[in-house]
Amino acid sequence: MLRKQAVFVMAPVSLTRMAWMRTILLILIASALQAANFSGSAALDYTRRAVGFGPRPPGSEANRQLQAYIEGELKQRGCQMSEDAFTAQTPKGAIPMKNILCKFPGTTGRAIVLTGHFDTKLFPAPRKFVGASDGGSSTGLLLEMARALQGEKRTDDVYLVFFDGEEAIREQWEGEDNLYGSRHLAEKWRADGTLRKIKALINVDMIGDAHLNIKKETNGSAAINGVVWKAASDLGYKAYFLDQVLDTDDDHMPFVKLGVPAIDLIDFDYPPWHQDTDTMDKISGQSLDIVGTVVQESIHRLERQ
Ligand code: 1BN
Ligand code: ZN
Repeated sequence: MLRKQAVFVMAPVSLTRMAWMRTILLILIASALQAANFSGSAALDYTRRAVGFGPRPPGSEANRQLQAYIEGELKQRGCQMSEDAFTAQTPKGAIPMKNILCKFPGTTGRAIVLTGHFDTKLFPAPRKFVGASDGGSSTGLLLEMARALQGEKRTDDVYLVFFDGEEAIREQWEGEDNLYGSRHLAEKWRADGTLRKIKALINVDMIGDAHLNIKKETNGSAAINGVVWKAASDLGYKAYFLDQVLDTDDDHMPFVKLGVPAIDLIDFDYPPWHQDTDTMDKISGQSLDIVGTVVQESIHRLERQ
């Protein structure tokens, strides 16, 4: 009774205020629903699924099964999916390869591209190389990023690209026997004009290491590295994005060579690199969470540039 009376007396003012509060609350709920934060544990689950297919060198049945899995997941994300299929001439003959692309369209005519590879390095039996960090972690991060970006309001186009054929087919990393997928897409995008639209390309590789440390790759764009390192620092992740440098070849390089502002986020300080011990127990959801969160924040910042 008392309550009712109070409501009645205050009605003209408090109803207006309540209406405002309700509107603000609805806006907050709607934006929370729209912007899904990257989840490291979900990325870890995706990585475990990818690694579960076993060794996944280009042209293998497991590689094809993983492609089907990636595409099945992306179909639920409402992005524009496409394939870049080709036959690579390798030291072991012609091998069919396929990059998988997922585009979240924006309105500016500019594009931000996040890439990583899903193939694993071929090692002859009896070795069993499953690449938990090297091939698995990039796949898991990209799949979770597709979920996190779904429903976000875009200004720039955001492409997620899953590269095949990153690894050398021969034992040694030499000449043109590597980066088959990224070289193919860079050339395709040079020819069709997409390359000119790219504001930034971020490649992730081997980012699952439980002892995460990422150095600045010196061939990459200093400006894009600056955006990512600043985002990492602002988010409190300075300890994982070191003020040290590293020089490495990777899937960003075909784009760097064509003038695209591109970088490589790689934790190359990883003892199980190209060993059969690169297994799920060496990687952590927290590392995937840190890199995924920093990359998602960097995408938002790049969109505002
Ligand atoms: C990264 C993961 N890479 C291969 N698997 C590229 C690379 C090759 C990096 C040789 C350094 C040396
Ligand atoms: Zn490798």
